[in-house]
Amino acid sequence: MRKFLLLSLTVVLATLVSGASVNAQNARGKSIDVSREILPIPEEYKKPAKEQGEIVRFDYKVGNGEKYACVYLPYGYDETTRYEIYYVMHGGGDKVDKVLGAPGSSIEFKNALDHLIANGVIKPIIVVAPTFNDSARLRGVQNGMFGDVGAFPQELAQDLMPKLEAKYGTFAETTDEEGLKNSRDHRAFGGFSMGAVTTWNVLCEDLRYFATFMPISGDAWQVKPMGGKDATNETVAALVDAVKKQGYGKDDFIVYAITGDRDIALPNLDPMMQIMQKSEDGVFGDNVYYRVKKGGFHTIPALQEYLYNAFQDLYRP
Ligand code: FER
Repeated sequence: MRKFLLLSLTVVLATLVSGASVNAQNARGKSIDVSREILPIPEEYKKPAKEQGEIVRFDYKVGNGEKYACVYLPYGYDETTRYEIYYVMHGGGDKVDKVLGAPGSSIEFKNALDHLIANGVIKPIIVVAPTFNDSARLRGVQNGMFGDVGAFPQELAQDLMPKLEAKYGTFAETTDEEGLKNSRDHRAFGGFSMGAVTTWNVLCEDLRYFATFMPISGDAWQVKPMGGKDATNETVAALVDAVKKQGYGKDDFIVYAITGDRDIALPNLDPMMQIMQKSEDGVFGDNVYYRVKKGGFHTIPALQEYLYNAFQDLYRP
């Protein structure tokens, strides 16, 4: 009897402790706790780590042109290992090397990734920073939705992912339609500002390849620019339609949106998120996470800080 009581107590305690710190796993097997404060990248993490990954350049063809993406490969990278992969898109007016830094460089955020991995806070991952710049022109898209950010989801699916994931060790056993589909739980897409607009576009077109979407400080423009604020219900309805058309529902993906309460995009993103989180349409609801950083502005360092925090949810060892 005594033993039984002790056992029960242990089980109850363990449940309480885990429940208090980490939410139950969601449909995609991730435990995400958005009630935690978004913390700054520690100063120690901004300095070079002992075990360093590297930023390499990945060249690929788009139409008749050439483009490249910056790729973070973790320390000890080995192409026969399967790594989770996270694609991150920069904002309007920025370039391919803005988020991770240029090939061969070690900016503070890249150092922070090294530390997160070296300290076992996250699993070793691959991060890819592509650019939407020039996508419409190189692909010969005349009337693509919003030009480059409208053309990019096809560039991603047709030109970039199949080539890049054939070269690097990801969960895609093959990089044809089937192989990329089968590995969607191990692939995420996020972006900042116009990169968030791109992220919503990727959700609307490439859901078969991604199970995690992280729009950061930017709304969805499916109805019109700033439609998250000016046409909130129609915008969410357009997203719901696009997800259903692709044959998916709310247990098939998560949306993990982040912004700051001083961010100029908050008024655009916030109304969408409020509706999506409470939605009972079978597409959005408890698969939608939303975090707002106190004092967060519309900047690349803020994006990097949000990634530093979110990666700890997505890539816990
Ligand atoms: C937003 C979505 C995109 C936003 C700004 C942008 C301020 C991008 C602007 C630009 O790069 O010109 O919600 O809010």
